[in-house]
Amino acid sequence: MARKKIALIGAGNIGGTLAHLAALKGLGDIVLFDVVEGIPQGKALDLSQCGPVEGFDSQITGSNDYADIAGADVIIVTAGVARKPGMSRDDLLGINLKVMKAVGEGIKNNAPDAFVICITNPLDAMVWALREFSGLPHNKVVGMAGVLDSSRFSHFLADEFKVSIKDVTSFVLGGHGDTMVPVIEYSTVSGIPIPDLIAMGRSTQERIDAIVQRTRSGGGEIVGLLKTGSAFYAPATSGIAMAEAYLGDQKRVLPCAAYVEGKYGVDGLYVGVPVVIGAGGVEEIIEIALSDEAKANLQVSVDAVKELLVACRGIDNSL
Ligand code: TXD
Repeated sequence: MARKKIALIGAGNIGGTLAHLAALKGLGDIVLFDVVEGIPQGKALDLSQCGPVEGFDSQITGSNDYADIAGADVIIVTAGVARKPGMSRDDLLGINLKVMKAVGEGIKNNAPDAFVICITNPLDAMVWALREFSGLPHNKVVGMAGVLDSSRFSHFLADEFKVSIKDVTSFVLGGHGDTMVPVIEYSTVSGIPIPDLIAMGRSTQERIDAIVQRTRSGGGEIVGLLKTGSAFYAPATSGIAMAEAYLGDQKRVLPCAAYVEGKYGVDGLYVGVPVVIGAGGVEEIIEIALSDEAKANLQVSVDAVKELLVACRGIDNSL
């Protein structure tokens, strides 16, 4: 069977970590692409030299030429600028929208059959713009946010309940921003929903509310600590889980920014919802029943995403 090809557009903090994880997991050959000369080539050479020690044989190359992504099966996009302290994700829109236009062209011209995972912020707007610019089918372009936000939520819940992270599952829907919607009634410890654990006296509503808020500001918390940029290990790990679901036809049920038409009262927008990812890309959008509060919170999130798209159209009238 021919080896898979993974193209990473953006060879920065997340891009380099993506390449390392993809190589360690033997997902296929890897092309690191960036506009800065030397960075993708240097990181590719350094990563290749892990091979003899780790035993992986992925061919890892660096490039500044989109022609080198030709035939990629999976493309993960982190190109753009990241936050610094004091910046919101939305502050990145003006710069990163122009980057998505260039990336979209590169993908359209060189790898139109790829499954594209967008990570660049502001995520919900950038994944929509990337799909518009690339012209790929909506089910082959998806945004990574919910897997990361749910992982942050699960980590905090495992700490709170003093249980193994392996037994915590959680759902975070909506936009990748302050309006994201951690859904506690669908978050469990070994299948026991959080509201039941509260009723059992294992925690309190106040403590869970504080964890929900910490999850919402999870990105900002790390930006404030690092000061030089934003999180990259967990974002990369989350993106790789989505790539593996596609490459392995795993039918994973994951919270992702997907193109929603009709479900959740949303029509023609990318927003964080539970999806099935397999060899067909986003194969299904699962519409779960939501409490009135969760529905209202999701609507706030949808409205925030719509405002970002208005801003995008104000910058680029081709959208
Ligand atoms: O959950 C999520 N989706 C978020 C996403 C989690 C964390 C970080 N989030 C966003 O990912 C972050 O706000 C940024 O927008 C992206 C990438 O974050 P990263 O930490 O990897 O940023 P870096 O280290 O600055 O890397 C960005 C690279 C850098 O090497 C630039 O030279 C390159 O992008 N870049 C480009 N590559 C290709 N094409 C163009 N036009 C380009 N412009 C910059």
